[in-house]
Amino acid sequence: MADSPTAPAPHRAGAPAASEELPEVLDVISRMPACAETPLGALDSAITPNERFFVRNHFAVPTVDRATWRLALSGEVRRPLDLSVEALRELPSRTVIATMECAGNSRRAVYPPAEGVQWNHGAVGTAEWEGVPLRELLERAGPLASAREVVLEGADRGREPGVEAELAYAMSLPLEKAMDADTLIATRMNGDPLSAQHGAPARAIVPGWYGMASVKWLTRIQVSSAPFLGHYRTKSYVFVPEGPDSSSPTVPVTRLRVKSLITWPTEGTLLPRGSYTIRGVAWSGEGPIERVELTTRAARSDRERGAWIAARLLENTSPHAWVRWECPVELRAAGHYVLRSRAIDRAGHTQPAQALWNFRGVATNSVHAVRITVRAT
Ligand SMILES: Nc1nc2c(c(=O)[nH]1)N[C@H]1C(S)=C(S)[C@@H](COP(=O)(O)O)O[C@H]1N2
Ligand SMILES: [Mo]
Repeated sequence: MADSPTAPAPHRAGAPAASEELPEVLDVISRMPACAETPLGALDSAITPNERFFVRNHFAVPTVDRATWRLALSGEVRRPLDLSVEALRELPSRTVIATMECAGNSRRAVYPPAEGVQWNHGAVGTAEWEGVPLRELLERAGPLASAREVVLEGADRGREPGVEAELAYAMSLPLEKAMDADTLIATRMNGDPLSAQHGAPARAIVPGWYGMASVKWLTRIQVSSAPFLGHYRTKSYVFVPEGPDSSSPTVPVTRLRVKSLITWPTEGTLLPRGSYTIRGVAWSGEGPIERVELTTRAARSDRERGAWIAARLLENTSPHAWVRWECPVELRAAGHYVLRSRAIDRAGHTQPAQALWNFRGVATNSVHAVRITVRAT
């Protein structure tokens, strides 16, 4: 914190700038750019408090001055917009509770190891986002009949390996998703103004999609008639299969795959014999969660099916948010156990036993497995 409201905090050489500081509870995967995840035990709530919410940056946090900040909307529209923070605040707003998961979450579960930030399972969180639906802006601007995609660009920029020029972080949405009433230009997170790490003063929130589309430090919205070919859309957040490049078209990463996580107990927990309630969360971008199942004993052969027990689903806060679940189990005999959870959504999707391999290790949603030990006394 600065000594006075006007003076910036003194910046010691070697110490991170105030805007780069990360909450203590997060597990830091990388300092620059900041990538930090939530320990699974701290994900055990319907809403993830702001200081526990994971951070995924590609570059340094940009310096954004609220007084001069502008959000420009142009391209295939009748009336381009240029909005200040105050002008944005005057537009109709709404709140949406939504789960955001990084497409690289659980990458450490991928074998052989995939390229990218080696996240464990904590690059996911649920927040109540408040802001102006992107649709409100698009309707004011009046998209032309030629409008197909909406490109969202942040104020952060830097270099990526193998790319010649400096890049801005940018991602595109099909016009239809941009016009969804729940796709927001958010300015508040869980009742507080967005923090510097989470994209102040305004960021996109794209419920149901992986986090890469929820562009932070938003400054430019470009409506276009042609598919966006930016680095993050065509090189980073894509399913790159095994085999010759031409064997299949590159598929962009968009909707969240069905997934569940066990939040208690955590990996390596030692418990006395007894009755316990296993807890976790489950979500899907392809339909509501229909059921969650847990097993303490995996199938020992292809023919054995394992004993999956139905978990109880708790509160349902929003169609875009995870549901918490709990499942009572009897752990009567001492030994080493692997708890495994799997979710099934209403569209009938479920989680694969092993991660489906792709070169970038994106959208990993394999069954979550947690090793625990039960002792005799
Ligand atoms: N401008 C900008 N927006 C961004 C990013 C970024 O690096 N720059 N990272 C994206 C990715 S990959 C994710 S998962 C989410 C993470 O949001 P959070 O840091 O608020 O959790 O922001 C997205 N928006
Ligand atoms: Mo991400």
